[in-house]
Amino acid sequence: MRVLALAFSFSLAAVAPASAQLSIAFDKYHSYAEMTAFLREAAQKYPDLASLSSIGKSYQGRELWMLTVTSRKTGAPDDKPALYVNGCLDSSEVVTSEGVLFTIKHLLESHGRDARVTRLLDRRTLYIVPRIMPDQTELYITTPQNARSQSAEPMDEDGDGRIDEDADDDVNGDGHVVQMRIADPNGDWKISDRDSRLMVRRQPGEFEGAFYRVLAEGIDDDGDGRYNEDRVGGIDPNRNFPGNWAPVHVQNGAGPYPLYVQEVRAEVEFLEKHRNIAGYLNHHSSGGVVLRPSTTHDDSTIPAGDLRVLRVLAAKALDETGYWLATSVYDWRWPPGTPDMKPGQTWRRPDGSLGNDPREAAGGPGGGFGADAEIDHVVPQAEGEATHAYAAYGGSIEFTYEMLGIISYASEQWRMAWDHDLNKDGAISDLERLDWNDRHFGGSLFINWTKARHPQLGEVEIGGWKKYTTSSPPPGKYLEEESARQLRFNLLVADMLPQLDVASAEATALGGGVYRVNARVRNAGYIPTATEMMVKVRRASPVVATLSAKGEVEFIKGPAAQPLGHLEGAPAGSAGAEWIVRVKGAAPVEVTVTASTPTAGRASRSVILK
Ligand SMILES: [Ca+2]
Ligand SMILES: [Ca+2]
Ligand SMILES: [Ca+2]
Ligand SMILES: [Ca+2]
Ligand SMILES: [Zn+2]
Repeated sequence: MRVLALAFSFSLAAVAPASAQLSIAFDKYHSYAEMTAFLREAAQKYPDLASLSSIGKSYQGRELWMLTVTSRKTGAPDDKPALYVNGCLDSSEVVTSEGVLFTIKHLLESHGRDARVTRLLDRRTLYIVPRIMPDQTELYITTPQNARSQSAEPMDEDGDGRIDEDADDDVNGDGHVVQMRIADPNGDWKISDRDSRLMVRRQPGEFEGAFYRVLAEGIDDDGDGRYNEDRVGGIDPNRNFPGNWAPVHVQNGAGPYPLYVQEVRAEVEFLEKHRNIAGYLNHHSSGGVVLRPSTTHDDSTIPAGDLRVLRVLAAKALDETGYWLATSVYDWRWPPGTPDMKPGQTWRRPDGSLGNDPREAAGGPGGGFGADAEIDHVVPQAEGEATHAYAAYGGSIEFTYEMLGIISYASEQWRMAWDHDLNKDGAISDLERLDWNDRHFGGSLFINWTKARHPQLGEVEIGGWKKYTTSSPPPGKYLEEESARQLRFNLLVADMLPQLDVASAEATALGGGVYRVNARVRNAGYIPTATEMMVKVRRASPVVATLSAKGEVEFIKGPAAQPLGHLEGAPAGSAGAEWIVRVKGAAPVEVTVTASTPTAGRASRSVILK
């Protein structure tokens, strides 16, 4: 409970003066034009901290904006260890994009005022893409359509030879596309006797009473008997990455081949070119879950050291977000019907504490956890919450981890009515959701079933949850709170990036103008300078320590540049370097030890030979 209370009490540590404040408020969801205006304002008000660029164009021609955030006074963005963050890869999960904008506002307004953010932006870079699939996000935010999480490129999803021929329709013209119920003695649904708004499944052997069919609100535009079955677009970008991609007969939405979706291609090319990226965060909704690799197989294929880092950081992310489960995508509710309490998972118990926390396990990196996982609580699923996930081929974090070796997470932000678990069973039931809506929103989030005339079906009733309820929070308090959770997740991973320091550099005079120089190079971050996967995929560069001199020196024991291998994260990760040099001219001479590797930046320390 303590953790959840923290989530609520989040506030900016130091409020920026009015002149430095960015004019965005989270009392609404922002259109593409509004988002673009905000990003331009951010880059213009904070030229030393932020620059706006585009990594490509969307299918419909929108720029894929990236805001690069770091202090330019302390070094170029590409020379610092970096975190890449995106929102709305699943374009309808719009809470994620607002959280990214919230993060930008916090970072820029806090640099120079908040010690943590100042240190972060002085030494690390964030590449931030608020909306990687902007076309369908725009459709979702600015029209009644539900615009699923797909590329906008037209596609024949139902194989009838016609393209995008049956989209959502606002049948009663109220500005919402929800659900239709149609009285039908053969229907599979009935009205709950506990709340007349709630539709529940008809049970076998139930013959007495009124039964219904339930359909998405719409018109059967092509007369094939199905409603809204071929909406705008069709390829799922989060199944089109090259990481364990599989064809569409294995993986629904995969597209014709990996990288077919141009927005995915733009992101992949950017990631591949930037060797300084050591962390990747891809935000989704919903559920309140921290997701890590793998998306297609169990933990046995992940090197032990990487698994340890992935699991510990995921548990820390549960602390920061207050979410309920940390898991690989593969293990999440998989196989169907199995509980989320597998050895590689960490879960929140109803009392708020964490079960199977890898930080409590004994043993060295990769060891100790899992063997005695406490099997004391099943994370229950409420009626209406999805009851199973599935292996996801071609997912983003499968690519970034397995092919680039980057420590990668996805989130599932927002859990509707998370603070309204009235019977404290750990699940949010549909009745609790409806009660939450009544108490906090005067019932306004649910459209009560009302009669309408349907051109094909005759009399129907239309009702259901509006947008900004189940998948993203209502604007205002809940959106702000959810965005603050995302901010803390982003800050956590950014703080954990590898970071080189030259902890010490000492010179010992050996006589005759000869000196021994000893330096200790340290990884002050938590993530290693190279993951084991980065080594396996041949993308790991060793840490190199280089001795340079302001004056002429001869290397007796060298060479000037010494590879130190890869460094674990703090506290263990350090390595020593030693040089013996002869000063050719007159002492004193200043020498400088510089340590660098793309994922962990550059650091130096000088010492005088005298
Ligand atoms: Ca079609
Ligand atoms: Ca409607
Ligand atoms: Ca149809
Ligand atoms: Ca339709
Ligand atoms: Zn998603």
